Amino acid sequence: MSKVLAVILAGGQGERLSLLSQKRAKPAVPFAGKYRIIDFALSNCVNSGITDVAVLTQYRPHSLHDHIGIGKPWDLDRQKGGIHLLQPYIGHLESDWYQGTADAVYQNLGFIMEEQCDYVLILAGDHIYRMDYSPMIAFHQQHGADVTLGAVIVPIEEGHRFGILETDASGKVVSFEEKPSQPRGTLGSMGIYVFNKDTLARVLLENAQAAGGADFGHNIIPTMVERSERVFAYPFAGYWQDVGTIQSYWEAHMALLDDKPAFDLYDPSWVIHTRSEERPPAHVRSAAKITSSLISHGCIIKGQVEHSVLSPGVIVEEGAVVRDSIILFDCVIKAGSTIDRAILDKEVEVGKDCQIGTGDDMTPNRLEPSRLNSGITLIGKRTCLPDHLKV
Ligand code: ADQ
Ligand code: ADP
Repeated sequence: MSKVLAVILAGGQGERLSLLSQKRAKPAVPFAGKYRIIDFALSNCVNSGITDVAVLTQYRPHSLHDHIGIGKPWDLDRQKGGIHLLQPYIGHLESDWYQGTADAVYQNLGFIMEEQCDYVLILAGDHIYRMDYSPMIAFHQQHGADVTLGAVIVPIEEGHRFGILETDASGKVVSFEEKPSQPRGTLGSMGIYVFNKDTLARVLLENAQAAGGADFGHNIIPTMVERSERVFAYPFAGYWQDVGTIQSYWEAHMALLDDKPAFDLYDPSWVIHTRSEERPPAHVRSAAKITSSLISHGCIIKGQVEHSVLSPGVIVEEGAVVRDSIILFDCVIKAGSTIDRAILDKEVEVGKDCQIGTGDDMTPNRLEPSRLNSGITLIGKRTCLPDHLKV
């Protein structure tokens, strides 16, 4: 097999994830109870046989650095290859920092050129998906492409969040528009790219000389398409979600609770690896009632948990009800409180007899979800909510 270096872009701010990504990079946001979002791209790499991985960080990288460490949970703590955490060059001016995704790669081009690889697989650190990258790399080789984009069908009303492309019968991309206000089609870029190493170096150097913007989606890919370079789209039909908004983050969690979930965390042939702390098993007490939920280790449940995802160390006291919600690490829900359709960041303490997500009339805040009002209540990390609060 040809040698592939994976470069995971893990620096973005992810501002549409609101409070969850205010203090941590989006790829470090917890997901599915015990994981962080970047675990999915990292696990896809090792499960695809790619063991040379660079992670480019930038925005609030503490959680990511701690989490990735020397890469042991992914078996990437090796002498040859393994994981490399690359940080931006810190210049004297703010403007010396990474400008966009292509600039982040450009600033690490020295490292990439020294790696003994034929292809560079550029990945986003903030997607939830299961993908074997080998067929995409084989497709790239077979088509003699300069760059191959992963492409998926996206709902037309979501098209404004993606790069939208059109291909000819051979799969060659003939038009590419980044985040169009009026999408012309439904074939969306996954924001993942296979480049020939030399092509990558050439286009990044050309782009730097042109002194324009430095983003793959806004600049590099559209310019290559305009110049009729060999840009191909690899159609991917498996599970893939860009959990870039609170709504999509919440929906992707709820989808995990289906009896036959589209994303199977339990498939032994595609294990999602993570770094996790040693904790005791979840303890479901005699008064507890739990349905359709993921309950992580270290949880103590004495109340009711319905259709929810609980990270490690969550405590649900007697008479408390958690419904359609995502509760991150070490939250405490005190007796008699109801949490409905809410996301609680780590270490939130909910006092006694609170009603969160239902307001004071006990009507769930879920009646009119729209783009502005998702009906989801979000509580920031380490917030303490006083007894009897109704929001
Ligand atoms: P977006 O997801 O909006 O669109 P962007 O915000 O640039 O693209 O982020 C892509 C990835 O790079 C994310 O993982 C982010 O964390 C990371 N990142 C962003 N800036 C970075 C920087 N300066 N340094 C390091 N990492 C950085 C892209 C494509 C679209 C495509 C969607 C699919 O541009 O064409 O449709 O992904 O989600
Ligand atoms: P997360 O909420 O993303 O899980 P953690 O609680 O795991 O964040 O913290 C991640 C790392 O960042 C820890 O090593 C922690 O000590 C460090 N950290 C957290 N807050 C700060 C801060 N304000 N300044 C410096 N380091 C911090």
